[in-house]
Amino acid sequence: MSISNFSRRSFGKAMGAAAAVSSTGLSSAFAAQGESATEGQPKENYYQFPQDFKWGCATAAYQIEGGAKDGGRGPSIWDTFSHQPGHVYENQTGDVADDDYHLYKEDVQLLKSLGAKIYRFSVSWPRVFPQGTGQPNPQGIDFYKRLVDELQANGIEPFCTLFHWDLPQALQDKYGGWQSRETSKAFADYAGYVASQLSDKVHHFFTMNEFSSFIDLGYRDGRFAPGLKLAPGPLNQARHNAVLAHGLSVQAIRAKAQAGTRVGVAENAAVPVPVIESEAHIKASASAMRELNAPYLTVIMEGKYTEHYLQSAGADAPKFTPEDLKVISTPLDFVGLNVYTPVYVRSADSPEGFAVVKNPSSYPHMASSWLDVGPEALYWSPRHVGEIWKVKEMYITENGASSADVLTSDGQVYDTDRLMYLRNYLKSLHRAVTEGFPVRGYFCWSLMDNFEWADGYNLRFGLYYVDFKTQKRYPKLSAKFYKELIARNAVV
Ligand code: PNW
Repeated sequence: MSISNFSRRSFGKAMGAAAAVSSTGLSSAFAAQGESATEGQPKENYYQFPQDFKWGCATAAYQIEGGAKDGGRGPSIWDTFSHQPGHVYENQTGDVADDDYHLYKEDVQLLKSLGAKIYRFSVSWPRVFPQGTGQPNPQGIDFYKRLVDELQANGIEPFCTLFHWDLPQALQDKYGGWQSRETSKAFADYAGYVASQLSDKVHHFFTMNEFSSFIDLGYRDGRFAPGLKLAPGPLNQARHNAVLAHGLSVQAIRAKAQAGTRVGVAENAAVPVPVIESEAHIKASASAMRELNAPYLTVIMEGKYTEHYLQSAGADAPKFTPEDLKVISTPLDFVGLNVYTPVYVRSADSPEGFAVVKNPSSYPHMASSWLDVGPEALYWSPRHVGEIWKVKEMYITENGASSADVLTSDGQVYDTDRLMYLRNYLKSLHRAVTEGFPVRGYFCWSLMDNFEWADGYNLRFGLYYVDFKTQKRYPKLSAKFYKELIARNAVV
């Protein structure tokens, strides 16, 4: 589909679009909002989102829960990995983290105070199945039932991620984790069970979070649990087993959940951003979208590995059956996109038609050295997914920034860099929504500072500052910004 076609068709439907504002002085969407539409204020509500757009926050079990040995929870590969010296900043662990296992009611109030309407949390697999398979632990699922009840009582819609990296250690020991398709089958059983238990109240499930993070960083680079450095052949097989697990779990969830339950994935697809928005570079960025995501999102969307991926892997390509590909590409109800950094791409004479442009050393990044700032990523991610795969419903399942936050003596955190980051990214998201790409909601990463994997508690991504000694939470300036943004449904 050409860009101009897409824009023309979608612009009519656009809410808060630049066009509407400039022709009348006040956009109709804005005027309809009533409360905030007082004369003389239109400029502040320029980046207005559609009325049914949903705002929320995301977290993950191992990063916030703590309670590592409570309620019959079994060990995960992150418990093992973080307890081995040298893996995590200052050998920190998620044993206590934010203690959300005990403080979840307080944390739901943090969401409520922001005005969040949606919350993305993850279920800890070893809390529910301490050994990965077999008999479920009733205390484990009960925690999530209580959490979901608390969210509902506070008018917040739960979105549940089934795998955010805390694989039961038992499955690592028994099968080598994602190196075996036994783990894929075990995941489907677990996912179906959780869906059967929670789908009376949870209507949206994400199967897995960020394939490349838990596979490439965990099984290739050794930076994440389980800390392996596999050769290309076994690595590609682990990647395949992970997307197979996704597909099997979509089917298991649909088989076991209540009617009307909706299923998607939360993927940090590489986001190719054309270096210049010219036809040639835009075309190159679309090819790059398919190729750079070949082992994960592309095969999920297309039911095929790209020629280029299989050819360049050669003898190391994954082994699979045609049936596997069908399972992997089981149609989804929506796609979740975790968006942090751009990959700049230009057109090239290579067979793939694109080249990745390496950033100069002066390129700005946030406190995490990998987190290059590129607001356009939040436009191009949904645009590529909408144009290439015709996806009809998307969520931004994560977007956020690490900052060297300092708590002042009067309890304030002036995280102006996080504000700068969010404000600019959200303007790009506004552009995508205004052009008609069907993004229905946004989850900020993260509700509160937490265990940032190999960076431990050293890097903070929260809207709330957490004092890890006292477990006290403090709203940062960015929490106040986000609250205002949600109240006005506009970038502020
Ligand atoms: C995502 N990298 O992880 C995860 O989904 C979250 O759990 C995490 O806290 C958040 O982003 C912030 O890091 C990533 O090194 C971790 O490129 C590392 C990378 C990317 C994403």
